[in-house]
Amino acid sequence: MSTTATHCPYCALQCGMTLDTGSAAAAAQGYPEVAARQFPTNRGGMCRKGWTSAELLADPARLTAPLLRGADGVFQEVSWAAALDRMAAEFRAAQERHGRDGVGIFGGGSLTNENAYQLGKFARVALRTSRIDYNGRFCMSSAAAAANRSLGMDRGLPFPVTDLDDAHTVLLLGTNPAETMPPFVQHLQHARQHGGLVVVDPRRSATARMTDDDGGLHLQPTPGSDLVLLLGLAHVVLHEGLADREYLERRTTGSEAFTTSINAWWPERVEQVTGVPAERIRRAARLLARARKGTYVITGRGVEQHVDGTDTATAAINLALLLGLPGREGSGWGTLTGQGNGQGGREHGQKADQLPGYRSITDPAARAHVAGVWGVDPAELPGAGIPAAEMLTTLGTDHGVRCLWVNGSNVVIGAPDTDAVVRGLQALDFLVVCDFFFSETAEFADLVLPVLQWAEEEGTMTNLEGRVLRRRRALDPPPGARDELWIMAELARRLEAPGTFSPDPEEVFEELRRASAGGKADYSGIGWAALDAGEACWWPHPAGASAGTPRVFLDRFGHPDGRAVLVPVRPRAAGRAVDPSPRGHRREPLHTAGALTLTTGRWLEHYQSGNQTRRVPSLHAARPGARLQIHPATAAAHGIRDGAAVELTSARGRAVARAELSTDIRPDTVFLPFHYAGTQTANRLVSSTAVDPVSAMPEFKAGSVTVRAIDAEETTR
Ligand SMILES: Nc1nc2c(c(=O)[nH]1)N[C@H]1C(S)=C(S)[C@@H](COP(=O)(O)OP(=O)(O)OC[C@H]3O[C@@H](n4cnc5c(=O)[nH]c(N)nc54)[C@H](O)[C@@H]3O)O[C@H]1N2
Ligand SMILES: Nc1nc2c(c(=O)[nH]1)N[C@H]1C(S)=C(S)[C@@H](COP(=O)(O)OP(=O)(O)OC[C@H]3O[C@@H](n4cnc5c(=O)[nH]c(N)nc54)[C@H](O)[C@@H]3O)O[C@H]1N2
Ligand code: SF4
Ligand SMILES: [Mo]
Repeated sequence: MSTTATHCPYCALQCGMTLDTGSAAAAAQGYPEVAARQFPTNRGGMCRKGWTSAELLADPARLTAPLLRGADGVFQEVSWAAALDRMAAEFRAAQERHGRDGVGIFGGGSLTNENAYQLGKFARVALRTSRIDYNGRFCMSSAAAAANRSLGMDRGLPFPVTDLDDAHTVLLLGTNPAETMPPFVQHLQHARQHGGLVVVDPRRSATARMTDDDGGLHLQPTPGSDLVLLLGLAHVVLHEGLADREYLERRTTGSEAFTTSINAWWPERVEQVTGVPAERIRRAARLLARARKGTYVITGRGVEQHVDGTDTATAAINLALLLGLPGREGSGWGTLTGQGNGQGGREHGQKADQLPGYRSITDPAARAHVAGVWGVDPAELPGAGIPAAEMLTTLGTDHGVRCLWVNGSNVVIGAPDTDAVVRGLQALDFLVVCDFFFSETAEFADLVLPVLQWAEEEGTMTNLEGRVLRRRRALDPPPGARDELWIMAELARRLEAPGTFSPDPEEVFEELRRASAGGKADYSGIGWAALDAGEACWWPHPAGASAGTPRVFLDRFGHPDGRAVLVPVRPRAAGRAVDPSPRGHRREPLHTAGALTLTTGRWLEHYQSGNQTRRVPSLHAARPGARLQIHPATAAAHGIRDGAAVELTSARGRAVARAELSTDIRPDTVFLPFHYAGTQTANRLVSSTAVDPVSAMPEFKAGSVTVRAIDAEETTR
């Protein structure tokens, strides 16, 4: 048989797809033919990225041999043995000179569960370094922190996506699934038909436009003011007697202190801060409260990637709790996980403070359990490391990492403060990058190792619903590329690491099951055979239980007493723009005269740093370069015409783009996609030190910039 049932390589919706390597089309084009499958999240739908994903399997720029930088600075192909010998020797040398934390690992949410798990284990067991973190820190950390604090557990969607099919009211805060997960939109159809789609976004995004014709609502707050907006919504719910008192009594703690904390946020006051008319706030709150069943509150990066992202996500959960939604069948709160394995990637130990099974690395019982599975002494496991942005901006310094392995991220584009990241990479003694394409980060590497693409490897992924899936091998990798488990096994052997580092995905999954047993993200009851048979497998699924848990919280929340906590949150008095500069700990005001608020995000056609999608001809042709969305009135005031080259300047740096005039954005705000390289990289403008105090999430969604028109030639400088 020439067809393989698998899933799209990109986002967390993990659309079901079939790859056919034997069809006439496949033979003619030189890569598998893609078909969309009937899978619950996508039901035969896919977006342009999924449809074109197989093109990259035959891309001529594919890396097929290890590349080592010579003394002359030029990369040369070397054998795998030479590459791995050198990598192990550099790890050893850095640790001898600078201690165990002299070596760091930077992972990613696109890795399979097995690769992510093994990477975390490799750091703690083979290197015994605490310095491991990953790009999920830039993605899910605020929502995860809020869910852990309020609900006692973080599973992005605590219910199947298909539950939304029956919803009559859905509040979407800072998420644009019409572009970021197009097939997801079909699950909002029922709510749209009932006039119940409420979208909160400073832009009239493709998703916000879905509210136009069917009586839904688009609230357009100023970026970063969502916390206040949510307090306003809660105020209306409480003061109009719409709260579910019986539910609060039975299933939550902290409602009294919470109720008091809301008093000061009546809608007219909230309007002054957010710019959202009081009457619309009232309408939205009443819509949400019209029935207990069928109502959902969902957040995305737009409200989470802020210095108060954890508190804002908490405020969204509080609102849902007031309405009695979480843990009730047919309603709920959730966040839309982003990366293909963003969910599994954060459960199995890539995060600086976590061990597999969503365990805390500082919890003695968790350490003992995991060390037991790994066959090491718990005392030998390192403690918590440091979060991603801090790790990247301290590279090469006295207390920073000296030798870094980047596996599954393109930090030169995806991480905040590009200049600081580049300085850090240049200050390293040794940088290894594992990728299947030469990335902007690989440009600074000493060693580049070619790995497998999704359709060439076996493994498991966990989608945005906490559903575990099989990723299957549909074709042979190019000679020269190697899988990550093999690389880790070879390195572990060279480093004489204790325990086993199997190169076999099924064996690693079996070990992961044991390591996760008893943890929050318990996979111990999920069998490879069941996954292979396409059965629906959800965590938590403890060994011995007859099935997993599609809907968590129905009986109890994750805290020991089984209750959810209403955690009072409020906007910080000092304002949200405290930005201690790494060059002198200055405080920068949010706005200097004439400055605009910059928010960043995604376009449909490109995925993340663009290292994959910028290589797909049709996607590149559709969106060849960065465009700055700017209101016509603002553009006119700055002498900027549609299509003109513009320069953006922030306290961190400078970037260029073409202006795209649009009334879909607030006049005080501009929007820039972050998918581009060189002078077009949005993260040149973003601070790496303005981070959420709880989650360490950088503020990608609200910076301060000035804009000006420039000559076209200046754009490349
Ligand atoms: N096409 C495409 N799809 C993707 C990805 C991709 O790169 N490209 N990446 C995947 C990943 S990893 C992720 S995390 C998800 C992200 O998916 P989303 O969260 O949907 O993506 P973003 O575009 O980052 O942000 C969503 C919206 O937030 C709005 N926003 C900005 N600032 C604010 C604010 O202060 N308040 C509010 N309320 N809204 C604000 C933006 O205008 C934007 O429309 O997408 C996944 N899917
Ligand atoms: N300004 C701004 N910045 C942002 C965001 C934003 O909204 N605005 N969003 C943030 C978010 S939500 C995210 S998730 C990050 C993502 O940021 P990045 O991590 O920079 O994004 P990717 O492009 O997914 O990087 C993955 C890299 O690893 C490679 N890769 C893919 N799969 C594998 C694999 O299985 N193994 C290995 N070894 N390599 C692989 C890809 O080719 C690519 O080069 O960006 C964050 N940065
Ligand atoms: S929505 Fe996500 S998973 Fe589905 S095809 Fe598009 S990128 Fe792939
Ligand atoms: Mo993400």
